[in-house]
Amino acid sequence: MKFSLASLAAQALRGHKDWPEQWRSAEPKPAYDVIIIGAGGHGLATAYYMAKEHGVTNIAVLEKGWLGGGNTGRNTTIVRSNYLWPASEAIYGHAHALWPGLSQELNYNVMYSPRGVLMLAHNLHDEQTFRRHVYANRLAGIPNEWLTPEEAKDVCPILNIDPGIRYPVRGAAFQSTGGTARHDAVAWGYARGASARGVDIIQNCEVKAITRDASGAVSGVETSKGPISARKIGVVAAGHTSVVMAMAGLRMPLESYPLQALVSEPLKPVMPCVVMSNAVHAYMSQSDKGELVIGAGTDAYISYSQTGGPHIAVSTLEAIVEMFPITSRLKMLRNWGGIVDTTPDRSPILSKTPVPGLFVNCGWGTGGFKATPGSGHVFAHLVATGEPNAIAAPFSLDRFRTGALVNEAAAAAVAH
Ligand code: FAD
Ligand code: PYC
Repeated sequence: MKFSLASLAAQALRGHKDWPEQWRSAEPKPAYDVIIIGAGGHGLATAYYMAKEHGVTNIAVLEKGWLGGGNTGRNTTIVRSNYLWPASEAIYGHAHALWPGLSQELNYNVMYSPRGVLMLAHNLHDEQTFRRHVYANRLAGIPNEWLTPEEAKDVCPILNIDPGIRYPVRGAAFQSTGGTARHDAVAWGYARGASARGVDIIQNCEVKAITRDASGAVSGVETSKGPISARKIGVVAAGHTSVVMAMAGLRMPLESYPLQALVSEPLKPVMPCVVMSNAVHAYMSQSDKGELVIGAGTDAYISYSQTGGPHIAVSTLEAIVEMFPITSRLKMLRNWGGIVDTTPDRSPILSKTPVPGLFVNCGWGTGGFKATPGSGHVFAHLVATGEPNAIAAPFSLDRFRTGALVNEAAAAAVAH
């Protein structure tokens, strides 16, 4: 058996007959109060709010790559809150309320731009579904309205509303307060704010195992940089959550899929809002640099590939050209994929787990960027206090046992 000098010294000190009893029997103090696994927007926001609002600053955020290099830096930046059920309205509404002040909160420009989100209906089912969302949202005080094709074209003049096309536009749900924000700036802003409050952010540090003490509670992690001890662990690893949770012996109700996006060469401003179409598996907005930001649906098969099938990108571009004929001769600059983690009810998980000290924030699937501030805020409360607040409570793991699901399959706006 090998002993390091430090561990021999610690054992000698703990056992020394001249030390007071409480010193002799004390276990070594864990290096951190909390470890967060995953330095995406949600993990970094969690650390930020734990430090800022709960006074917990002895936190390490461990990231296997670089901060924001997962889905946070790969998404198409759409922010909206037009979900169906009260539990979702609360969590996405909470995030929506934090976006307008986020640049000031972080003293970092996250380029939040509430330019409006149009969700197109192409068939009777789309129309009935979106109208239901509009009515539910309005009852809950969330802005959303139903537009005719002509009204939708007034909002987005490059939209093709010719009734003769393959998927004619029957109308659209319009959330005027929806929009975009700069994805990686959100990660950087939260990282800087957390770091300024004493949080350690450790990149290139892959968690390989979760360790437990004799009582079964978490005691730390094994990483590519060595062991790190902690009293609590928050797993915020998006598409890799199942892999990380298996390290603690837990099987998650999650499936991981590639979701891809692409951007065009830059143009002068042509697109004043975001347009989404679930039926044709395509959506588009324009970045401040002028690139058209285009997203597709998920691949049909589970996978950990950060690319996505080329045939999906092709059918997305066909749909984009049909919806926006001015794009037909545009060149695409680059495309990429991320791995999204979907739950059976397409709602997130913000939960304690059966392992004492282990918490999980995941299952945001194709739509977690918009939730980043709200998710981090309520998850910080959960990890710091050990209990969910009223917003997080409906998203516990328990719902898959009790059946109290929050079915948001229709609100995703992306084919999955
Ligand atoms: P991530 O940013 O993925 O962070 C998790 C981190 O955990 C990663 O950095 C990863 O490297 C790290 N990690 C994993 N395993 C380990 C380990 N063992 N050890 C250490 N670190 C580990 N949402 C919207 O609301 N609007 C959109 O327009 C939108 N568009 C999207 C478009 C695409 C193409 C994709 C892929 C997603 C999109 N999403 C969108 C979803 C959104 O990106 C995610 O829900 C959100 O970014 C998740 O944030 P996160 O912090 O939980 O995950
Ligand atoms: O949730 O709004 C969304 C979204 C758009 C593209 C991917 N997700």
